[in-house]
Amino acid sequence: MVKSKATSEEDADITILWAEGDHGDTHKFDGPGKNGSNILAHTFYPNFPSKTNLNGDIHFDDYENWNVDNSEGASFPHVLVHEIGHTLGLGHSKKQQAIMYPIYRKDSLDLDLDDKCAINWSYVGASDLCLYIWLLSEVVPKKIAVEKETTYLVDDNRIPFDNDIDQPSRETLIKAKLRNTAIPLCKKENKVRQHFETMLEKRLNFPRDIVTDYGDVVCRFFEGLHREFKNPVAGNFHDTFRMNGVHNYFQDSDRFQYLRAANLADQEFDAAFFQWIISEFSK
Ligand SMILES: [Ca+2]
Ligand SMILES: [Ca+2]
Ligand SMILES: [Zn+2]
Ligand SMILES: [Zn+2]
Repeated sequence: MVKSKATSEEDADITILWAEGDHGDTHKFDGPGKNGSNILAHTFYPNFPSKTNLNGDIHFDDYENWNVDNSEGASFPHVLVHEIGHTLGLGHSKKQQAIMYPIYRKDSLDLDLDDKCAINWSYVGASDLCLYIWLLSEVVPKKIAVEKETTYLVDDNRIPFDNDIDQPSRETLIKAKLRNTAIPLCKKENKVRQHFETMLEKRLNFPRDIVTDYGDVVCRFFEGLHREFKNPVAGNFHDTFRMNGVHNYFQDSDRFQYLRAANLADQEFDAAFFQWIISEFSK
């Protein structure tokens, strides 16, 4: 049942709708949800093909007890910011601290570096910093960054709540994990390099002509990780870090001018820079 609808001009790009259950777009809302998952809202990407201009539209589950002050129920500001990310074309992040992670953190409304990179990558241009942030989001295993705070599922990724651990500081955990697990390392006898070249092309929309050069950058980054954290060599990368889920930065092909102009020979692994990235991940 549609309870209220934002007034919209015929040519409005973004229509906001509060609705319950089946509301006419084949993605019906789930009321209270079940099995530890509860959909609060969903949004159609800007390029969503729809005769009825669903693209860019945000729908909120009107069953929920919405609040604006972080009290009982679902926090409207958190969910709105996340959904606006989708209307701008951002997909989900694999980084738990990100606004674009499918479960929101009650304690923070700040954009994470990964959110900033996703926006920047899409609307300004590609950068090495954001490439590294993205790579780390891909290879740092999810479990180590699980939040203790209550979290709510924002939309339909069906990721269960997970409040299970009483843990030491995140940075300690991340460092320990990086030290002890199979961080990828490019070797002749494995397919790490090919795997990441495919990822650059498919997930970050790198143009084919710079993918191969950037395979070198990625491999140097992983070598640096191994030096810095004395990782064991990972022959079993594909088994350990097989990609599940999708973490895209979307991108027009003309946004890669900076990378095309970059001097790849200068891009040695920088330990201080990397420590800074780790500290960003440990917030
Ligand atoms: Ca629309
Ligand atoms: Ca719901
Ligand atoms: Zn809907
Ligand atoms: Zn979402």
